[in-house]
Amino acid sequence: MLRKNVWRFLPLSLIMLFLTGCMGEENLTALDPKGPAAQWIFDNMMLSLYVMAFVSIVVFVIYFIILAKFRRKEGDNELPRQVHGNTAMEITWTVIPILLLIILFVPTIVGTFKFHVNADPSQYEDNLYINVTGHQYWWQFDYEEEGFTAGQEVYIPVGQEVIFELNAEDVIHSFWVPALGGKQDTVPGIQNAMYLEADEPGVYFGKCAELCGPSHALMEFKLIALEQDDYDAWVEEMQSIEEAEQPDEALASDGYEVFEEQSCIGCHAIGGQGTAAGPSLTNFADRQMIAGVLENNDENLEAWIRDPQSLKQGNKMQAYPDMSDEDMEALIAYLRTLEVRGADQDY
Ligand code: HEC
Ligand SMILES: [Cu+2]
Repeated sequence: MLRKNVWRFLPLSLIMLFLTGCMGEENLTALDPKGPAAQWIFDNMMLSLYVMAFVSIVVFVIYFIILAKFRRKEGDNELPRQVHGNTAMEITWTVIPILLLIILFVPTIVGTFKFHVNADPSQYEDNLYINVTGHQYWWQFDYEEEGFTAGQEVYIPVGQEVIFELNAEDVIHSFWVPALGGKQDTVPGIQNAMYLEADEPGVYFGKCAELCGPSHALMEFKLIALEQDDYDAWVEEMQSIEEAEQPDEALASDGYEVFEEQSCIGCHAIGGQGTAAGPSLTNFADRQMIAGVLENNDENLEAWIRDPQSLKQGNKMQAYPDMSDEDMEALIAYLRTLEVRGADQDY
């Protein structure tokens, strides 16, 4: 009876095992660290795995030896010698776990202090200091010192300790770039901070790791690490855009007018103009994703503008279901002009 029930769980456990591989995006993983903080987490994880393996092996070996050696022999009907307490053994199995805990404790504490930072720009004048704000369901990145804001994609130079000050606009979120470091909560009214460093250029996936509403699972972002020169060029481009400008090209120029008429700017900043009720669109055309989760192509963009709720439930973007096709086409053409990296971007 029992055995039958146990087998019933086998398919379920296999499904679970396979599903754990379905995390999707290739570097949304903490098992392939690409920066010192993530490396420390990974090393600690491996250390505890080795400690656990050591304990399991020792316990199982002793268990099977005892099972074989002391099992009841044929014709032996005596009650074995009854032992109550053995000081030497008691000490042994108290001291060994204490030693093992010390082995785990020391690197954990050392790393915790090493990677702790305070939310205080004046302490980190030599570091890039980025203000992160979690919103239901998107991320705002303020480069205060540099004087601009970015939405959804945060750019950093490689090989530098970048401080992220973590804030929240509405509810608690959690900022997490698994390939680069641990998670930390963004809490309304409290400033947390962490630092991340990327060893190599690349696009790193980030995710909100704290249940924050119906679209929590879609609250994704990218961290883009560039070589220092490329990063400096990017900063310069971002700084050069002060406000929304009407493009020369006819269609995009009409689109600019639609953008103004529909008060998109009321929620979306371009350069220093507009508010942060929605992600800044200064470099929207450079984005890989729309709203963090949809591939950035015209079809998805139209679908997003017409009916954002069906794509990301509970988000705060206004819907424009009745916009004419002409206006939509022009608007998209305008949004496509919002780029700073140009066609030669290589991420
Ligand atoms: C009421 C405020 C509001 C208005 C008005 C508004 N939006 Fe949005 N928009 C948002 C919010 C909030 C988001 C982020 C949604 C999310 O991801 O949770 C967003 C997201 C977007 C995105 C995706 C941005 C990204 O970084 O991926 C685009 C593009 C966009 N809006 C375009 C527009 C356009 C074009 C208009 C005008 C026709 C417009 N929005 C009007 C609030 C608004
Ligand atoms: Cu969130």
